[in-house]
Amino acid sequence: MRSSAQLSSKWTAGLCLLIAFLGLLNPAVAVKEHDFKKCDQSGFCKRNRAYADAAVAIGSSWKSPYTVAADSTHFKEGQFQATILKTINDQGETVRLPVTVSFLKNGAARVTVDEEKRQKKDIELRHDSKARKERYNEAEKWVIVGGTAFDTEAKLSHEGKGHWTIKYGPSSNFEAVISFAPFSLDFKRDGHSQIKFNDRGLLNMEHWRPKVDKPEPEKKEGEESKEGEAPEATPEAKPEEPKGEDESTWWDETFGGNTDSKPRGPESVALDISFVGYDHVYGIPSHAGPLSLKETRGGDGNYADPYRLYNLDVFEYILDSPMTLYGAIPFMQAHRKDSTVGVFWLNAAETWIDVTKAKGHTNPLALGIGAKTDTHTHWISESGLLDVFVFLGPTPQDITKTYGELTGTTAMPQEFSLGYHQCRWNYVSDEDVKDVDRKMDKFKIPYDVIWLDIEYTDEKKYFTWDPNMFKDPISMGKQLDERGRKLVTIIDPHIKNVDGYHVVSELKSKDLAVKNKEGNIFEGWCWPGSSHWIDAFNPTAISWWASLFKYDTFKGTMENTWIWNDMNEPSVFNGPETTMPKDNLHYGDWEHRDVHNLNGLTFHNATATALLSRKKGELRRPFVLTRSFFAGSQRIGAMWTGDNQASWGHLGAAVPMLLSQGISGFPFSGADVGGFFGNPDKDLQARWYQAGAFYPFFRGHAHIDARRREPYLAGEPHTSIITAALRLRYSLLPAWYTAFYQAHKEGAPIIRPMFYTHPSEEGGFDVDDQLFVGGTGILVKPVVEQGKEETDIFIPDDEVYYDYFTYEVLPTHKGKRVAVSAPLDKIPVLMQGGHIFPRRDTPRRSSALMRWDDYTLVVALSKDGKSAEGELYADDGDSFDFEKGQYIHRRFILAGGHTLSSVDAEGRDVGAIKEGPWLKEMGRVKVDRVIVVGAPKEWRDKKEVTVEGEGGDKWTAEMDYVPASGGRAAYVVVRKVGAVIGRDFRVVF
Ligand code: NBV
Repeated sequence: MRSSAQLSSKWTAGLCLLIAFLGLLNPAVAVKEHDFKKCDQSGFCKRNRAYADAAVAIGSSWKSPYTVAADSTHFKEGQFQATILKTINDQGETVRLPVTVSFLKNGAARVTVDEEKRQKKDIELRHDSKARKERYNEAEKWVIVGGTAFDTEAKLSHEGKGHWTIKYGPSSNFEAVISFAPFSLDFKRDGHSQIKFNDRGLLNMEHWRPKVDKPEPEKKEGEESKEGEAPEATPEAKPEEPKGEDESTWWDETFGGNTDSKPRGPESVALDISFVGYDHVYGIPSHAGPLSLKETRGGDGNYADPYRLYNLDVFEYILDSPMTLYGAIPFMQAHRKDSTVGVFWLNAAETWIDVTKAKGHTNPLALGIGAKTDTHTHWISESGLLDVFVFLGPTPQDITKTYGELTGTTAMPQEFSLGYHQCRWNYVSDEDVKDVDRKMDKFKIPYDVIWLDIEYTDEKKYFTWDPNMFKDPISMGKQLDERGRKLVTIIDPHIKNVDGYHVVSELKSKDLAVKNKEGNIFEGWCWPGSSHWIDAFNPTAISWWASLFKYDTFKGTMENTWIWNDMNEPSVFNGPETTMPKDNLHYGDWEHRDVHNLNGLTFHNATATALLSRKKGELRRPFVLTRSFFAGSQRIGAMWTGDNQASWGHLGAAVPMLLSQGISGFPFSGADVGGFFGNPDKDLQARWYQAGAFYPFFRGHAHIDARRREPYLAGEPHTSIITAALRLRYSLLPAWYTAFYQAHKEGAPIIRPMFYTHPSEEGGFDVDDQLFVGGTGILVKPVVEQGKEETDIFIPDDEVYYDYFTYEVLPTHKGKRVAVSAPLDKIPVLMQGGHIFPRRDTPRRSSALMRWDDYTLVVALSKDGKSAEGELYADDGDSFDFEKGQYIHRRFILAGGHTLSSVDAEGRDVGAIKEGPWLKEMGRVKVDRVIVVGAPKEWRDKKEVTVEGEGGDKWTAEMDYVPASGGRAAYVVVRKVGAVIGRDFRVVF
């Protein structure tokens, strides 16, 4: 028998869900901005901004109260250590803050500041809290995977009373000038300042202090402080020393009816970081705004709020906003002509970043050229250590590489995951899935994966199937497998709190859930109603989670089932800002406040780890999509940008967002194609597929209330247009996979913005609506406006550019835009001269069916008509055998205007590699065609070319020369080339 309490809680649950659901069904519902904090509703953000304002008001006489204690400084083997003293009152009382500046072999420097009292646990917690007393010092454990070896060559080059200078870096051309009073840092390259810390004196570590109960200040009549708002800082007639002493939000804070108990009082950490002479900053995803970050202190076209990083379920997000989204990467690059530098703020607590730009003096004779702009940033986190990495470049590639060494690079993906994913909320039954699968075949539309959203479960109990609608998941999986296709099922972190559900009973009995502030299991609301959350910070929880994915536990899954993690910010419907209370407790008694932005990563990690052990002896690369993420998530799987809308605006917003992901180390990213909320008209849908074909992660998805929109339903001409976009994606899969390999090896973005590929071309620094695909030279500008039939593409160099489809030579000029016709059935795609890229041109129904297809090599000759280069990487796309050398990595070089050669890109002796089954089979895969665009006239009368294989084998292959005509370049097609793709060969024209 159920108790009345249980019943009533069920009712409330039902009601809550109904309300939430009705809200979702209402198309007029957009993100409720007031549900999410602005800086002035977040105590620590407001306090630190006020501190900055006051410092600015005081001006040059403002002195930061942080100085390095005399005789505390040491430098040894790449590490500087000292104690910073923070003066906290007029009596000169100080608190001790140990600081370390480490110089790393890879050229990065790392600055860490802690607080001695908290370090020693010499503080008292309020409200009998069970939380840890230290500042959170385990972010590193989740995020940093390498690159931390000290640069023992770093040298103390100046040891003065007021500052020390340390020379470090690859050619000792980096310098850190550590000043003592006040404490500040000046990072220089080749003698010039690049990045300064505490230059504006905004360093602020809110030290521990006991709560002193003061009498309530008398309120003047009519004076009411609003909920969630700290009282205004006193307007200054005469500037007063900033003390950051607005206490109203030190001890507790209420927002939206939720009160945060803040047992450790104020503990924020903030620092100003200035980029000297840099006028562009990029990174800190995820925000729906331009790639080049905007200023955030108001003014024309600027934002009024800082960029916020606090992973939240912000559905139907607004565009062009610094508002937080689902994931956070506190990594920023600053760029100016020929120089890139960067910082990584390793802190997982709620973080806000103000960006302002200060124009320097212009030489009046320079006619505006060389005007100097400094970009000032102000980083503010609620708690934790001050832990910042500094990168001095000088190229964008140096920055992403070093950042990749520290936080890890993109995992080599399952090859299928680069294909097209067909998703909606929801495919309602196994029959429905089979039907869609059949129809995709009938319409000859390639796809690799079909997805199941939450409705496949038995009443939102993950690891179960709805017994009526999904009676036979295995037969569904088997049908998909006939074409090598996959199924992805959603598994969320909230576990339904209901009797008789083995997952929740194990979660409870094994004590593996997140706790509330009292240390009892936390209960909140999500899709299933009352729920508990797995605490994926706990190693035991990770092993237990793994046990749930075994094929014989999660029955109905098989080798082609993969996983989608949603709601892992975590989303908690009745929590503050739709997430967990900050005073909840995680494994190790860390407060949720400290680890919030890591939460998504830990859950994603637990799921990917689980997929590694589904069956004994089966070791395959996992595929897990996540909504929430942090720095380091790139090692685990893919992400998407969450709940966008079927609008042209959201289509336009996606490319800048994905470019930002790419340069921030997490390039395996996509946006819901078609738009999640609402119904796209057919032109929008078609344009979205054309854009999606150039997203690293390419998935169509739709809300439960949206009309069905599988590509074959669009009707003509739209179905054909969409199919063409999909086929283009499939033919370029070898090039995409190669770009993923570069991301894996070097931390490189998969789709690349202009500043990254052409760091000298200033006109491209704020261009974020076009992209290069990896290193292929393929330049794409998706059309994102309704009714547009022409677009213009920014040209970053003086190479030749050919239209991808017609081989027309475009009338381009470096630094200028070129008009490109773009009727609905055309994607503006260009080929930059000087590149060679691989394709597989036989249209098939899935990537698995293309596995042994021969290749086409497309050569886009450079403007002098003589050279081109490119790469191909291929492996079995599934196992980890590539780590043991079971892969093909070719470098193609066309040199001297007549010989195309293929060599191993890494100089390996390929013949000496012991071939496993995949490599063996690849011995039969050949180059079928070579297309050379921009072919020289001298080839005009040739009918054949000589192909030289390994061991002196020679044969001829037929060649057709098509002369230039109109604006089109001359080109040749060599057929049946016959060279084995994985071996050395030469084609002599
Ligand atoms: O699981 C349902 C949806 C999912 O389709 C979407 O992709 C996620 O971003 N999920 C969010 C929960 C509810 C969205 C309103």
